[in-house]
Amino acid sequence: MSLKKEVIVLSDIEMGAGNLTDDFISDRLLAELIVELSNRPHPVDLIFNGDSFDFLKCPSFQTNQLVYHRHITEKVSLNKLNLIYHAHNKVFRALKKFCKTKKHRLIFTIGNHDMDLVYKGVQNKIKEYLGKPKNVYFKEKYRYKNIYVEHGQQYDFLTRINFDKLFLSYKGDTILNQSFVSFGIISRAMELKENHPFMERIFPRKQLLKLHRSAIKKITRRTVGYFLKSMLYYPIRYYYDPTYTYPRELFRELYLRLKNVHWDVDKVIPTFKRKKRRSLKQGKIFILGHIHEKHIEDHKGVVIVHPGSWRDEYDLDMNTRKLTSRLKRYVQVLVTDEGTEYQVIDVPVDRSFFNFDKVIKNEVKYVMLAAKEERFTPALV
Ligand SMILES: [Mn+2]
Repeated sequence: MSLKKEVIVLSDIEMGAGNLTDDFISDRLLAELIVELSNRPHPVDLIFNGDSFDFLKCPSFQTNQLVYHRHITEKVSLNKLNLIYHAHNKVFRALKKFCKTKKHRLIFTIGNHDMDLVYKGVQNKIKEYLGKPKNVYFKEKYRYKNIYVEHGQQYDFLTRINFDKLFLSYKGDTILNQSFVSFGIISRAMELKENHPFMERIFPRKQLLKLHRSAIKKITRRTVGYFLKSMLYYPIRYYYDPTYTYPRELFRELYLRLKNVHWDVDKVIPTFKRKKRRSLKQGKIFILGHIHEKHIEDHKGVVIVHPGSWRDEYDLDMNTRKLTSRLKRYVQVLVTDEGTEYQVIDVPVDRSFFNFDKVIKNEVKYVMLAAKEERFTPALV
């Protein structure tokens, strides 16, 4: 049995600017993994399966301050990319090493947090950072043998990207045609995120709701306000701004999501199954990201895997009020002459437990403490 190829899939790394809205701190762990993979004797396809960069919550640097733009031109995207590159340089250096081996391939699939990757200028800049290799690809999805990989935002209508119309024209500029929710996050949620930088790292959200009423109320009020204004007011107020349109199913969805405290990400598997029912054949491996929960189902020979996210995330225990740092995971598929074999591999991190009540009293302190435990220095905090 000879090993022909190894396919590695990681998703939702969400590298940001190293400021308070950046939730990725596992640079060391990730860089070590990439270097290890680069030394494999056989070819490796390394897939960063969407939301690898958190352009969505990344500010850009304009005249000495950080701002969150609603209208994302290529220039704005490049400005953000520059901040991300400096904040997470260790990861870029590891990727550069990986790409030096020509038989390996590095593939970025596009997610709702890194739609900016559709700009050719952004792709070229990333290649430039990686030493201008020829084995880097940017794709909507990845297919190889019986392996199918995509980020998954397409199965959630509020975050889906319109790949037929990637750009809008606004005041003579070309800007990204982002999803309704993305525009909402940029316009309404970033200030909240800066004030509560730890909250979005805690799961499950329903438990969080019970314990952190004041902040949740603020978010809910803003979300309802934004949804309502999006339907009744913005279309008139910003008549000439194409970024203020909304999907028609919005009303029903507003109700459902508020009930379940899902502001940005919803389950994607049921929709995925409905849309893909014809190709859900035996022996296929589907790997998705987007939702940050680990999920493995192996039913009648059809495999669907979510490896989970690489952000700094925690599980909250309601009884002990303890926050346990989540493991990082990736999917490994070994391709031999006889077929493919998959495995979900855990990457443990040595972290201490945090107490929820202490964390909500001083969220910034614990954001910094978490970074310190992973020996990461946030560039902009
Ligand atoms: Mn996503």
